[in-house]
Amino acid sequence: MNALVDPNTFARDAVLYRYENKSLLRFIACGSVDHGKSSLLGRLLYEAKLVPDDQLATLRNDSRRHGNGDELDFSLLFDGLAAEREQKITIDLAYRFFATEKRKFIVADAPGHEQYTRNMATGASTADLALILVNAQSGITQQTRRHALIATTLGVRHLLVAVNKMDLVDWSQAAFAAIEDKFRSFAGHLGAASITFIPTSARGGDNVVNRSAHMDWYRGPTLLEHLETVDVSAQATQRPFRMSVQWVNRPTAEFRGYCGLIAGGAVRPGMAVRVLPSGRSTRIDRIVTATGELARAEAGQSVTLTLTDEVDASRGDMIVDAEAPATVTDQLDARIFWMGQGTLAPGGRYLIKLGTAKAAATVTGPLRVIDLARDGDAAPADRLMSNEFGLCRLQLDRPLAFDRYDENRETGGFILIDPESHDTVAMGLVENAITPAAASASRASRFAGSVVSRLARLLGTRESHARSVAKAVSWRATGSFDTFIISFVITGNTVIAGSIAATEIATKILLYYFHERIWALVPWGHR
Ligand SMILES: Nc1nc2c(ncn2[C@@H]2O[C@H](COP(=O)(O)OP(=O)(O)OP(=O)(O)O)[C@@H](O)[C@H]2O)c(=O)[nH]1
Ligand SMILES: [Mg+2]
Repeated sequence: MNALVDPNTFARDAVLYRYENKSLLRFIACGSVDHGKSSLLGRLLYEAKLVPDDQLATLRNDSRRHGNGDELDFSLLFDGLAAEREQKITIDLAYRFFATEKRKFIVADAPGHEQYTRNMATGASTADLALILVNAQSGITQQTRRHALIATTLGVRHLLVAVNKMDLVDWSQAAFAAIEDKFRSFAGHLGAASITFIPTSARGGDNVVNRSAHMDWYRGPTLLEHLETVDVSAQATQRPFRMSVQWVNRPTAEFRGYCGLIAGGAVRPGMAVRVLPSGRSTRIDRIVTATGELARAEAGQSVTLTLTDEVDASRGDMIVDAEAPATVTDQLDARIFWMGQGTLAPGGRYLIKLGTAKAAATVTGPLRVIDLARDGDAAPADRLMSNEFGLCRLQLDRPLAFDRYDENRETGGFILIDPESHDTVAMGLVENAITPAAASASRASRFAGSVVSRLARLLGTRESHARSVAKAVSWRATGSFDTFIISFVITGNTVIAGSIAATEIATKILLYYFHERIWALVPWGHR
């Protein structure tokens, strides 16, 4: 007899299967103050019918209370803090998860105000795409550039520029084209993989989910269509395998598993790996998960790995592909986004946290600050102020395993923690993990450089070189005359006496010259 099976079970399973297998897009909405970020995101959720009825009722009430009459103020869906609603601005970073038929999304609504740039940068550090809002009427501002630069610096490769408030420029194609041209001309050097432009109006919902009736000149996708289809798959899975050990699972004496989130690449039983920073080589034995063993696991999955050899690995260590290991070093050049209250300056000491690993770090070397408001060029500086990006070198108290940030955002990104307050004071990106060989070469070249500069100082102060040479020659020419006479009286030979005197002239001129330059460095006795 057939068991009775509820046909809805299959339908439910199919929905669940599709849901599980949808790709995830993380994006951040950013750009200048008041250009309409929160309103556009709220409108997107509303038009895509992703706002539940009870939230919609609350939104109606809130909109009335905040003076919008019967018009819905969609920004209130994201601006939840009382201060945000009173001031009608975004302050905190608001994350929201939503899913459509085609994709799952995590969106971060960033504040536009410069003083909250750290919130924007935090959101950008995990985003695949930046939705940059530009007010069609007021155009591109310094803050638009700043956010585009911060997003791309933090590894966001796809930019979607929504030219918003098109209703305020009479839906003008020329106004849209002018903003596109201007944005493209400054964004050329940002290295984004794609830049897309869409004319929108959050107020009327034009080109958000549904096509605008006002802009038939625009033939591209709507905002949601683009978000659902943009390919951001230059993926973590194609990179070398990396996993930071979160904890070591030892339920019995026979089982030792290393648990963590795979931060790059893929792993299989039998694969040759190394444990860093120790460098011990071994192989993967099994990949264990809560739902059974796997034949393969990839970036984004949390797994427990067992190894074929008894190696000593603990929390903070990194298990990596033996063929393409990360760099183990105690020195690195980093791009720092300073978020602390005070300033960052050479000599500053912090805790560095990369993945699950920690060490003490000292800021060394020359510091440079990046001009975020214009072209992103770096200029020498003696400190970094809050919300500034800069470049510096860090010296750690022990070697850790790193990748460059542009190779892997997880294993090349870190934070700096104030050792006293325990506040996170900076976000860091590894520009260059300096190998021990490169570190000693750079130490040697620094030493050579300092010798050269000391010598240059020795030979270049107070007395001019011409005067030192002239004085040496005149002193020796007269001083060596008696040497010639004495040598002639002893040897009776003018050639021998001349040679002795000439040798003395040459060697003593050199000695005198250096003696003179050393005296030139002594400040005592000058008038
Ligand atoms: N006319 C018009 N007004 C809009 C449009 N989109 C947003 N606004 C208005 O612009 C103002 C600012 O909108 P928000 O969504 O709060 O702007 P924001 O970019 O999130 O602002 P911050 O988060 O504070 O930087 C609000 O009064 C909105 O009603 C639009 O398409 N057309
Ligand atoms: Mg906002």
